Amino acid sequence: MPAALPLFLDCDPGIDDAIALAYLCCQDDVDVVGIAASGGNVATAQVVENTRGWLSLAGRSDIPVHAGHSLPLAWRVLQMDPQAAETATGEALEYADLTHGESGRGYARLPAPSTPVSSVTAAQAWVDAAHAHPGQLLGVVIGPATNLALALEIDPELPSLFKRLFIMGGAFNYRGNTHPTTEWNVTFDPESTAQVLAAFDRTRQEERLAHLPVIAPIEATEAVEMTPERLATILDGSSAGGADDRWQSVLAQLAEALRFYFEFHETDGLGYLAHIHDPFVLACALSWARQDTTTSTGTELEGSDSDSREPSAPVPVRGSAGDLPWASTLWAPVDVELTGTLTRGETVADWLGRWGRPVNAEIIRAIDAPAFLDHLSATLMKGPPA
Ligand SMILES: [Ca+2]
Repeated sequence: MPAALPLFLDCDPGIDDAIALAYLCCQDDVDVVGIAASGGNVATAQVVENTRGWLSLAGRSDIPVHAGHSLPLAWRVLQMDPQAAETATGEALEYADLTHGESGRGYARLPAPSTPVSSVTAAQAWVDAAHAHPGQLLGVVIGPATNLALALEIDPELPSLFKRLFIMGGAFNYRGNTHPTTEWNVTFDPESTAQVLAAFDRTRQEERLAHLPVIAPIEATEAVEMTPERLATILDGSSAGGADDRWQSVLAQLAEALRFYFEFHETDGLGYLAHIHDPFVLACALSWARQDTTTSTGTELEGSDSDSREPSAPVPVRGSAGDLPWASTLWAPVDVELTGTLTRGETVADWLGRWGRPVNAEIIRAIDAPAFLDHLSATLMKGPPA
């Protein structure tokens, strides 16, 4: 058994989130410290139930699920009425029910979870997880960054405790999937993504960071297309390979969720297929972490002199090209548009250095989608470790 890799996942299931959860259940070397269920694709309470439902179906009710804040940070800025925003139908907030179904599960039917939701909030759970695994924790955000931003308000030193952070979100110089230039996760809570990026933008922090965050925007992740043919191959392969009844029931419900997702994408003019952003980002993060041999400084923070600490990994300059598992990247300063009347929530990369700011992210630009999809298919066919 390989050494356990501590992971904290922040998600908003969501159909592609559900595939990511299934992929996670197939890993034999990951210590899932906790999962934050952040409101986004659907309201927080429903996201919590969906996360627990998928985990329960997969037999992983042992993983702590932490409920996110009921509202995005944006509500402070927009001065929304918290009571109004808390209505059962979530009318004061825009959710992605057209994309993921009213339940966020498409046509899937999930069991009622039997275990309680953790009493620890998602934001506090982020903090606790980072402190429990200083310098070792891999953080992966595949929903809005609301609760990570709240965690950073609790402890602004969190960035120096991560092994690395991977964020699915944004659209750079690209048509959006939500508003004309914006992606869903960032559009739902622009302030939270901006705050997270700002936390990694401080020179003081940067000197102590093992690595800067990775951002996986939709112009890259849309290349990861699930098709009915590939789904059928996964289902057939799992059955022929002797996967147990529990796992086959997980795949069967994922297929029902994907049937809705296929229909949405077809309605949106994209064909009878589905962009599955989230499992790619999780898989890329895990694969990167397995390969990374950098010694993080996180374990040295307490009681040591931060000024004398050398960075663990050199930070490439703006415009540097990089590689991640199944992906090519570019480094750049990144920020989020918060005030544009047409572009609020747009992610902006300063490719030419006009701002004079240091880089604060490695941005995925292209993905070897066929290679990743083959990996995903093989993983889901095989199922969880015995
Ligand atoms: Ca998601």
